[in-house]
Amino acid sequence: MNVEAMPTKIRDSVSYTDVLFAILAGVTGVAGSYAVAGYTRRFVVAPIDALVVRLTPGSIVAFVIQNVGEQGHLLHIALSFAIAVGVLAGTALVGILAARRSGRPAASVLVAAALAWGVTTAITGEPTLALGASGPVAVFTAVGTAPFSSLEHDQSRRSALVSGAGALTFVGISIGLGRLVTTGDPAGDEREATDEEVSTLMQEAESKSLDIEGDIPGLVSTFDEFYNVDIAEFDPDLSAEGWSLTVTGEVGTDVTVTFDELTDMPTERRFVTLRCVGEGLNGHKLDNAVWTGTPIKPLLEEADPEGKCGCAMLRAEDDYFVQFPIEALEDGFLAWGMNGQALPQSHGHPVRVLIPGHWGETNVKWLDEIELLDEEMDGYWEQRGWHGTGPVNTVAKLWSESMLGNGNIEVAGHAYAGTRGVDVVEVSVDGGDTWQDAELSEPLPGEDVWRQWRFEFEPQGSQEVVVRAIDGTGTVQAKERSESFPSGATGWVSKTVNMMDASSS
Ligand SMILES: Nc1nc2c(c(=O)[nH]1)N[C@H]1C(S)=C(S)[C@@H](COP(=O)(O)O)O[C@H]1N2
Ligand SMILES: [Mo]
Repeated sequence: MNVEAMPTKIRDSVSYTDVLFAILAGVTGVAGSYAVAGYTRRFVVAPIDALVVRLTPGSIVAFVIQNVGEQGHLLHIALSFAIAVGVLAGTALVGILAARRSGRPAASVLVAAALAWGVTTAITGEPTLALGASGPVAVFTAVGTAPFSSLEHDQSRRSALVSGAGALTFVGISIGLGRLVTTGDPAGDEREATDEEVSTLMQEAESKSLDIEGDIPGLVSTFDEFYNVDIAEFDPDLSAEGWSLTVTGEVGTDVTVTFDELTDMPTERRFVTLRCVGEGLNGHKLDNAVWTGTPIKPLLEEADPEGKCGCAMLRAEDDYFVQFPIEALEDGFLAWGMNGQALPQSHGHPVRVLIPGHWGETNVKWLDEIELLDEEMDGYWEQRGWHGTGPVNTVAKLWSESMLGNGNIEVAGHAYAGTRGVDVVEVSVDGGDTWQDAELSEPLPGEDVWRQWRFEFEPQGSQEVVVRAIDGTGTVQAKERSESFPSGATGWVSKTVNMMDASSS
């Protein structure tokens, strides 16, 4: 063996320390991007996450939703972070190896920094903010290229430790900075409604809300309470000024409206309840708000739909899309206000659709296009196996159990049946043998609004409480149990209630 050739060979190949420094560069590069962009769509991980979401096969998404549930979205975020770290680490590794081969560390560090900047700019479209990622990549590439050919083992170990500590500190500081930079969603604010008509409706909802001991929403969910379902981790951040909606496809004429034109149309305030097809039988993805907006119908009439399927595809800024019959769309509402505030970012700012009585997924947020079709096509969730564009299932939730001062137990919740409306909620305290009517909140105006129910009974040890709603057509909520996938949970909510449990809740 040629002993002289050995060191060169070793130095040419990738060593563990090279990989270590490349990873430190990748991690700090991602942290640097976060520090300047915050948790927004300009953060290097965001577009990667959008791509991951778009490319993940439907069967995997369906599997994760069923088996991992709520936490499932952490999987695609973790994967997106790993990809971002890997990409930036790759640019550092190029620099480290180039320095070794060329013997010109300064130029090689520049190459790595330029690559990191270029890649980040390509991903985010933000050349200035991309410097946040390329800076730390340059630093850790420089550290990685410098010592290792010459240093003793101990020194190199110490250097690696110091670099690791430095990287950790940088990540810590970046997390702090990124939090500051992240633009707050106005949904955090519980300000008073400024619109008088809305205030009146909110007062009506408050006065009709039942006096329930347990801590559950009233007849209007607050911004904090209102659930959220998004396909993307990073919500679109759109301005009202730049927004427009186009009605296109199989139409007589394309129609485009700007935000100003839309809000000049006849304005209405409506209670509309939303429910996600993916929620569990007694889940909490069911909420109600007062929405400010205008009916869709005049825009559709102006466009004059001609397609053969009588169906439309709605598309949004986050690449969400959903297809359903024009018949349902015609009853729809374009909302730009929620509980008297501008529509919050997380609920579709500046404009979303509300389709009365249909599952949540038809209520497209960040709407930008309505395309009339000739043929039916699957939407985002339908491609992933769901059947969630039709009317909602009837449900009575059992959201609270409390022990009252008089020794009785109070059970309460909300009931919803879409446009069929809720007529009666029945409660059984003997596992379904006998039924009694619950107290119901007075109906709110509107064709698609939930009601609250409440029932009080004298406890007799451990009892199985069952609830079911009867809708406006006289149909009893389906008894047979099924999972939410693919077309919404069915069955009656039942809970074993005993005095001990109730007093602690
Ligand atoms: N653009 C867009 N619209 C969307 C979604 C989405 O991910 N992107 N999610 C849908 C689903 S599945 C539901 S249940 C409702 C939830 O609305 P919310 O987040 O305002 O509660 O929005 C629907 N509209
Ligand atoms: Mo949903």
